Amino acid sequence: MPTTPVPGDRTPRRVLQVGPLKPSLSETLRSTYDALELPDDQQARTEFLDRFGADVGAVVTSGRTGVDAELMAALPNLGAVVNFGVGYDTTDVDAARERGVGVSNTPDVLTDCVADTAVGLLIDTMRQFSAADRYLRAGHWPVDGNYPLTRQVSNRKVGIIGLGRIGSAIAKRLNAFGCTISYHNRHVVDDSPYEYVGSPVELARRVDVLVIAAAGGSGTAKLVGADVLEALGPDGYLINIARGSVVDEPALVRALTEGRIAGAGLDVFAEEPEVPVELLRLDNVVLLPHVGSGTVETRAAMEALTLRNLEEFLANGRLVTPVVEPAVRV
Ligand code: 8YV
Repeated sequence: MPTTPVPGDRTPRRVLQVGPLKPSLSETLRSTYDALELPDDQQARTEFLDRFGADVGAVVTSGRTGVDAELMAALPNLGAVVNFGVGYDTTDVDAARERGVGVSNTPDVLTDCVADTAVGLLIDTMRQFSAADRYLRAGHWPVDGNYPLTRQVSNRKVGIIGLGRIGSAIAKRLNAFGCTISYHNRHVVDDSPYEYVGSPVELARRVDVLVIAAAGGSGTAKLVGADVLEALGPDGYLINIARGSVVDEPALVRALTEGRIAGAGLDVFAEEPEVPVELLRLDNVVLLPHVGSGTVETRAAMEALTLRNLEEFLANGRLVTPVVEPAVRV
């Protein structure tokens, strides 16, 4: 339950929803926290912020929308951005830090489902199950015969970019498939049983499949560019369940349409929900509409953790799973 403000306590406590959220979460914010909702329309937004901006103590948003520096500046008493999702690259964490605004995300609870998605996508891309399903449904089997042969998944060399929680969970799964795992990361991961490789290009050169599991944001923008795809080569596959921004998307489209890599499995794109049209006609590409964490169980756990963060912030000024600690406010 929301905290009842102490009489005389003038700390702004309004909760603001920024961007669309899971309907049940949105409903709880409205019914339990009397949350405001930021209008989409620019004119309405300006008027709304003039009227309510100073009352807002906490924002609840998702990785899809986030809070940029401009919006943060219009919320002078903001104490926390509570993010539904593990990725928070749409929120300006530097601006948050400068302003003493805490930021939380929802780690751990989605790791298994996102890792499952990565492995499912990898298998579908290499074995072309989705394309084979389309072949069968279109009536080709009795007419044109067996579906063409595809590529083996087990026992392949897999490189993972970003060996955090999700990258490690993907590695664990693929290890059970007999795959040899190596990785590139900002730093060597202590006690990792997998081989560290110093650059994405070198990693791509050594493996059959490159899986992107790195966080988004300016630090990883276009980390996988034309040079990495060139190194992956015509027999190599790319899987991305992280953020579209990590890949130079036009370079990827060129590599796929010109057959300079073997295929790709993509759950994320640079300008979601837009997907490059060139990819839609390729059977060596599997395209998913950002469903990595999208199960009933995981989304419920993400929702619960989001609400725990909000509640803890409103009650005690702290966050349960902070990526930026809120400054203590008196
Ligand atoms: C969600 C995600 O789809 O957690 C993330 O970073 O990308 C996904 O789990 C997203 O956060 C919902 O907006």
